[in-house]
Amino acid sequence: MKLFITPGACSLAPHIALHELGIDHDTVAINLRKGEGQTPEYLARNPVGAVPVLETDDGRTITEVMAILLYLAQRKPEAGWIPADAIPLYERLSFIASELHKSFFPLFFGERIVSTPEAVAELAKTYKERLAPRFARVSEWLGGQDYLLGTFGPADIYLYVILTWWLRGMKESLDSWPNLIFFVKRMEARPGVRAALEHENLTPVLA
Ligand SMILES: N[C@@H](CCC(=O)N[C@@H](CS)C(=O)NCC(=O)O)C(=O)O
Repeated sequence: MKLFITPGACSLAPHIALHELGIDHDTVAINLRKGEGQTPEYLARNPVGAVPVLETDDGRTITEVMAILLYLAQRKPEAGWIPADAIPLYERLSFIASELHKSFFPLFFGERIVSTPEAVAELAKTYKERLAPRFARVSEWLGGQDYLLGTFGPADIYLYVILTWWLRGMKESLDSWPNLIFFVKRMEARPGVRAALEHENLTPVLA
């Protein structure tokens, strides 16, 4: 199968999943800054021009991080990534997608929303403050566990990618949430995470 990625973007999550699950794949790099997400060919895959997109060997085109993670998990049931009671998994994935992931658009692209540097800074301040109780929520979910649901799975991968944006992209710290610091280090010790990072020419942020 073929995964369309932009190095370091949310597409890193399904990319890590492919490595962790040992699924054969190719990646195609899309340079969003150069407009490669807006070509007619790419828009035919995803009309909103976003990564990730997964093209499967049997001809399916799947968009959305959460859907791709769950699709990959279903392809390898032996990995046990979808528990019998999947509701906590969906709860965490949904929280990461809507409350965490989408909070970064105003942080990375504030100038697309408001026009003055002061307004961009104010927007960033507001969104960073909004993220704090949301990081506290995932930190509580982790508690003393290694992973969000106790055992490693798709929600951990998605959370890890978002936390790299906070640490590397925003140059912010996780000092208020020690569970999250341990979590990032734990994730970066995993060979599948390392392999995907290396493939995207990225280094671990904390390990
Ligand atoms: N809801 C989408 C969001 C995807 C998304 O935000 N992708 C970003 C990179 S992390 C992107 O491609 N942005 C390009 C754009 O919005 O033009 C998903 O879960 O896949």
